Amino acid sequence: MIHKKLKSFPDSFLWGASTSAYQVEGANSEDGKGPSCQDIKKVPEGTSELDVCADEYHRYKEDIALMAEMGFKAYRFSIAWTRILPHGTGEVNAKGVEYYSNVIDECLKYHIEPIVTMFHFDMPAELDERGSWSKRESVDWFVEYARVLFQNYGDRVKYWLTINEQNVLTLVGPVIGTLRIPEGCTNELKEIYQQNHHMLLAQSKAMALCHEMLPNAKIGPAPNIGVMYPATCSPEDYLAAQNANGLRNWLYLDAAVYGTYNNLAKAWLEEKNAMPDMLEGDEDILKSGKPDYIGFNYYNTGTAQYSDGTEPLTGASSQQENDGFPGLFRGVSNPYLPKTEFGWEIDPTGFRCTMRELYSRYQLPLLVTENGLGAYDTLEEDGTVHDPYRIDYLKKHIEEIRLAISDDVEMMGYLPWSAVDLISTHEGISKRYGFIFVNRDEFDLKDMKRYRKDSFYWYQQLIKSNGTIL
Ligand code: BGP
Repeated sequence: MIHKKLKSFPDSFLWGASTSAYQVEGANSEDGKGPSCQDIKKVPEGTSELDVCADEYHRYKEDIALMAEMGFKAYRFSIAWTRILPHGTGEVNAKGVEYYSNVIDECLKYHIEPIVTMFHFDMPAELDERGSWSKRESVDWFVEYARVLFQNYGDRVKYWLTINEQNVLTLVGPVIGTLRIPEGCTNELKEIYQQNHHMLLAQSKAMALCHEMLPNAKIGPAPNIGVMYPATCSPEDYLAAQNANGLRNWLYLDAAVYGTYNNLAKAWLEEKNAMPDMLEGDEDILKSGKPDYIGFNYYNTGTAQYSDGTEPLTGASSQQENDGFPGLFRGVSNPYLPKTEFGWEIDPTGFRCTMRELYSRYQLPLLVTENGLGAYDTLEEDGTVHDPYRIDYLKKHIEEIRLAISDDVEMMGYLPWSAVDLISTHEGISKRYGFIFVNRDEFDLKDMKRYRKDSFYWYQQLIKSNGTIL
């Protein structure tokens, strides 16, 4: 659709950016924090440990001041479960509660809306040891944790996100370092989707609890969504793309919004003898919690080709790369798209396709909770960091949001990854995303000083003009 006149970004549009606790905070055993699965995992060779990260725990005031200088209307950060409940359940750590209270107050001081992710890849190590999401009790663990968050921060936090990228945890758990397969398990696929089922139940209960405890708050999921294209216009490839969309995208949102299993994902899981066991009442639980909006992370689209079922496909190799599943689809690269230095396809138009598709499927407002470019940045001798490639990437994606708004998609905000440089999920600090440069290397912590990248000034102007000056 070509629009002669573009609609404007709404005045209430939430411009800002995102981070997550385990990637940015460091101080992972300070002030009573218990270990999470991220703290005890073996990091990929050649990448930094997660004990210091961007040292946000000690520098949040400085960083939030820089976000305010950029004009942020919102800041999405996650709460580390084990700062609040060091053992995952039971004893509450007052110091941890105080830390996020201070972070929230610091945001509010600058009229920055705090947007809180409750769980971003960091299961408490003790609960991990007890079986993590494979245990049915994980639903109660999460609800107990959610209650503590709502009690302590519900007076100031209006926007909540439940589980970051549940679909990534399910499709690519080993890359994120979170997948636990219990000893003696004979059906790994079923086990993975059983864990996924527990997460869906936990999410639904947390959304219901949020509405009960905080009637004015809004809560939503935050999966990683990017539409899957058919590799060609052959009807078989179209079917493959539908399969891929069902398994990668709609399984998570159909459950969150409608409380039902996506029929294509379900049919495939049944076929593979991997449909999770459901207890009586689970269907009601899934329907009991409803999101007020959809948060979603977008990095790129995917492309699917017919698979005849004989190919040795291995499944996902990163959040954005998936070679498919035999008989379901074969993931192929898209010849129309360029790639980042780290091999992820770049597809701004696919962003618009994704927003249109999400809105027409669910008719709920959309909040972009991540999007961004991972790249090697260089700090020049004069303290500047020239990152035109990042500006170009963000600019093209923001243009597509405006087009989606003009398509009558209801957009709430844009929170790219990441506010400040932090440790990537599996590629260290060398893969940078921030508007704010952190002066450290993979193993040399240097002085951790902050520098404004060129993209910092560019984003500042863009926010000031509410998206009109790109
Ligand atoms: C998303 C995660 C983030 C973040 C981002 C970039 O999948 O929610 O935690 O890290 O991707 O990915 P990476 O760090 O692998 O480059």
